[in-house]
Amino acid sequence: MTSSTSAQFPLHEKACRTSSERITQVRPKLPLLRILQTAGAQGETFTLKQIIHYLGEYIVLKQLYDKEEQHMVYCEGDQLGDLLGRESFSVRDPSPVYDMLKRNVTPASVTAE
Ligand code: HUE
Repeated sequence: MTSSTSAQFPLHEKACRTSSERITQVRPKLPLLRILQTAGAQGETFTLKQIIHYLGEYIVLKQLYDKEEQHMVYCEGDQLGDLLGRESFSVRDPSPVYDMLKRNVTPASVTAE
């Protein structure tokens, strides 16, 4: 913690030159794909940003959020709850969602550097 950051990460600048055009497409596994399709998604590969968008639409469509505490999502008994392995979560703590995505998407194509 006391050593200097530039000495610890000499390749920092080089490692961060990633182009914004390098968009990674992922392929959702079937149970996740079904949820996305319910929210209007078409096709079989998406960016993570698109997946998050459709999951949000799905939560609104199926009225899974609490009307008084709108950051709370109650997904017990829903396909989304099965995937998350949880009966509820707060949209302010996205970790359960990202853990679920790690388990439920496979890389589809990554543009070569
Ligand atoms: C999941 C997918 C957490 C994560 C990812 C994004 C989204 C666009 C703007 C504003 C939550 C969980 C979201 C903030 C929400 C949200 C809240 C209630 C109902 C639906 C969505 Cl698995 C998600 N996608 C979005 C989520 C969201 N977010 N609130 C972002 C920052 C977010 C949080 Cl892991 O694409 N959001 N939202 C809130 N709007 C919907 C559009 C609702 C507010 C309550 C009343 C109905 C509309």
